[in-house]
Amino acid sequence: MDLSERIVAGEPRALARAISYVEDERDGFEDLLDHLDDRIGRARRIGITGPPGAGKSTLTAALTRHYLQQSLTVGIIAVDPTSPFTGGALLGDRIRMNELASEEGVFIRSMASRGSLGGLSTTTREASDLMDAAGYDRIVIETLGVGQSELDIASSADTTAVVLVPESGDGVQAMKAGLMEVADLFVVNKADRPGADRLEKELAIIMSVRADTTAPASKDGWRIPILQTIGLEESGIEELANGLDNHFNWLNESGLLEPRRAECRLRRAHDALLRRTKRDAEKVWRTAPSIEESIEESPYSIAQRLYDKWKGGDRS
Ligand SMILES: Nc1nc2c(ncn2[C@@H]2O[C@H](COP(=O)(O)OP(=O)(O)O)[C@@H](O)[C@H]2O)c(=O)[nH]1
Ligand SMILES: [Mg+2]
Repeated sequence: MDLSERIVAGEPRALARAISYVEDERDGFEDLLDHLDDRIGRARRIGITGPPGAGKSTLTAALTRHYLQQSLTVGIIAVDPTSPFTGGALLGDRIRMNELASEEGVFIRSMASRGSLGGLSTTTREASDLMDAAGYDRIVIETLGVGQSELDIASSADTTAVVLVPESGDGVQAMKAGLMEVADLFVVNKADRPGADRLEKELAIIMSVRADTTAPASKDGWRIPILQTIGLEESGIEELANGLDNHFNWLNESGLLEPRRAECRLRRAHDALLRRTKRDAEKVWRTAPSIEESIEESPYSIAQRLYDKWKGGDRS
């Protein structure tokens, strides 16, 4: 069996290898993705984002256990260097995550934040595609909600939950980070600590204020729920799972799911084009002059010469 057949057959090792191919942009990885394209689209993709320490990994793990109880299989992608899934974080958290990793029906992958040519968000989406092709029912993508590229990852999911905690104090911080824009659902985690109700109210106020102005408190008519959870005690997880399902069902029934996914695919084509271009540029860059040779020539002249060489099809 070739790699794509083994992925479709649900062989975890084949899936792991394929994700590495994509990450490393190994020869033929685009053909592999192309080949699997008609296998993609069955899984529901869930983005879990928020500031560091909010409890994203804890909630991801709790949600995964909930899905397993419903006989659903789960692929997890952690794009967070401090994730217990990847070896960061406290020992206790790590042990809990490792338990999960050994469960049947769970596939966990961490993605390095190191810059891939196509951008982290592209690679993450492609890894999700591979998990989708492998038959996982739910794909949970945990990302730090700190920069644009992280938010891009989160917002490429069908449904994105933004996790905040009372002690970070303010929805204002979330507003600054652009988290309000990507949220389909807010989770106030660590509700065992003081201030959870206050944060919930704060978020509700921020959203209602936005409704009066140009930015909607809802996205295309979806009312963004605010839920409270205690990730550590797995409390509120069923409500969270229901909230995620409700959003997905709403997307589906309102006819928005397909166009959104189609838009995402088209963006991916754009990313794939840019990545290819960059790859070729890097190839031609290998023929760049040495430092000594370059002294007499302007940077722009060097770039132009290499560009012409590339355009002329000269890859030597
Ligand atoms: N008190 C309390 N601590 C929690 C809760 N959820 C997670 N934590 C702890 O908060 C810390 C950060 O959690 P983690 O899931 O790694 O956060 P992440 O950085 O957002 O992925 C860990 O030590 C968790 O055990 C909760 O609901 N209440
Ligand atoms: Mg984490």
